[in-house]
Amino acid sequence: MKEHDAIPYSLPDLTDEERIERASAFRDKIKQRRTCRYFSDETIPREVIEAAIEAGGTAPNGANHQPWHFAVISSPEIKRAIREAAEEEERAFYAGKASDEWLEALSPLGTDPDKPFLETAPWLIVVFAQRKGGIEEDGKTQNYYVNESVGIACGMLITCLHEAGCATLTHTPSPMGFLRNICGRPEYEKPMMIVVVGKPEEGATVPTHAVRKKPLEQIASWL
Ligand code: IYR
Repeated sequence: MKEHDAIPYSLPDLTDEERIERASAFRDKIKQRRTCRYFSDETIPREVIEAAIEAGGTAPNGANHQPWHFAVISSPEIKRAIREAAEEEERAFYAGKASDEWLEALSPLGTDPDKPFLETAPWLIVVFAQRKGGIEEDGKTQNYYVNESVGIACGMLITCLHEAGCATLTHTPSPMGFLRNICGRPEYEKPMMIVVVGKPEEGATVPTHAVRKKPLEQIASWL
């Protein structure tokens, strides 16, 4: 390791038993997260959203350029504009733009072009990936591993929101260039997803299909 400006770093020295216990307990907790498509209009404090974005903003990322921007929307007018534009794209998607194979893959989820949650949920977090900008956000400096960095940040964001007892939905209208205009973001930022946040509507359900997770033996190999 080359010499670099440095500060000390250490972590609590847990026993093996404590590590196993903590990892398993966290797994059991995060297993309860589901993609929710039925939101109540009840509010969630802004401080929860702020903390979750700060949690996402600690994600490991390329050269510490932190190539993300979170546009947070609670305005009913802007939510309506996003819903209208998203539904227009989705109507084209479901009416023929998507391949039959894709629509078949989606059928157990029961999704369709109607996206009422974009208006009902109290918060929409539109996540942008900054292709350029560096840590100073100068719009010029090259950024690195942008998709990977923003993907990890989104994972940490929704994990924090789950910990705070919030329902989340990662929504990806396609194409989603309209989000850049609605949110007033620069051309070098690419919209990645809308994270819908709120409380599940009373009587909300999730598709059985989504509950089945691949077992460890299938998703891991040990070499
Ligand atoms: N964006 C569409 C379609 C869709 C695609 C995938 I892949 C999903 O996992 C879920 C939905 C929609 O939101 O309906």
